[in-house]
Amino acid sequence: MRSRSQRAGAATVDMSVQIGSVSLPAPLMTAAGTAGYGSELSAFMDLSALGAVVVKSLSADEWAGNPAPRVHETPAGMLNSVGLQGPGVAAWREHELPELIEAGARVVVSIWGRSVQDYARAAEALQDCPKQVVAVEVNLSCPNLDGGTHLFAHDPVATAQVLQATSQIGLPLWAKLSPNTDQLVEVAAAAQEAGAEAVTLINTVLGMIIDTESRRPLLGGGGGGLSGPAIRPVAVRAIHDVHMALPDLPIVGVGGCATAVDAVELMLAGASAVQIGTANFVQPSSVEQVQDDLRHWCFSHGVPRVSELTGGVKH
Ligand code: RRO
Repeated sequence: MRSRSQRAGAATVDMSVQIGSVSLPAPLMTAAGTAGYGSELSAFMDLSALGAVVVKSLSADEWAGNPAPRVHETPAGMLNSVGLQGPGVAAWREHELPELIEAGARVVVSIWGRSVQDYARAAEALQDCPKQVVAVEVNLSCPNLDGGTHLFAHDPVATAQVLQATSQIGLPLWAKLSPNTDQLVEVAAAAQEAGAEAVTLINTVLGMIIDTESRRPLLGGGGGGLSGPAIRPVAVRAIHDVHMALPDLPIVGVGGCATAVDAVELMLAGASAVQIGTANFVQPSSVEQVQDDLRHWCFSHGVPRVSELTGGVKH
């Protein structure tokens, strides 16, 4: 239990962050794909207290996703092969967005496509969204499409094409990139050059589990994406390397973050804000809890503004 004076002290910490043109009152968000499409988590926490709610990736059309099983626990994490199941942007706007707005959330919409044109159609369907939609996270890095072999985020040219094709909607674009490439910095630079206001680092790490009795891949989609604490050092390294190379490009950090100290680590590496993903499946109120703990961490460490942590790693 925290004392009244600890709570009062922590309340003085400025938790606001700036991500390109987007001002958020706090740095913690849900990670796409781990908090549903709408206000599902509002039963567990106050969505309006978070920096933003990032919804699962949507395409222009409805999409069925991959066969079951779709998730499996791994040592210090989990492997998923959801396969981008979703209702499509128009149905989401009609059925899910109103509840998010009602809950007071700031909303970041994640979009995906199989082609540049698909992305453009998804972006078009977001035209004239209510002002509560503060940004679009362009997911260029799903590991569960076409066997994970043709990720847009593994190619600077393809990344730039998608961002150019989605820029017509006029909403801030965040490019969600992949750790599964040795060209991460080049891809991030291409995204920035093509108009991304920020990059979200990282999506899941390509992985696979084989059932040794049946000798078949355990997930219905074959391979999958690894997430959870196991990948946090991968995220820290990716964020660090991109921040060192492109210090003016805001980074939204994501990858194995489950505690305030984890969030501090991602911010010291270079993140301006932090998303929580797999931890939501363990504790659905994780994002609000981590944000509250981060506020107290800042106060107890003499950090008056959380944004001061960004890029604060010492060499
Ligand atoms: O739906 C998925 O299978 C999925 C997506 Br869109 C993604 O971006 N990352 C991931 O691990 N799974």
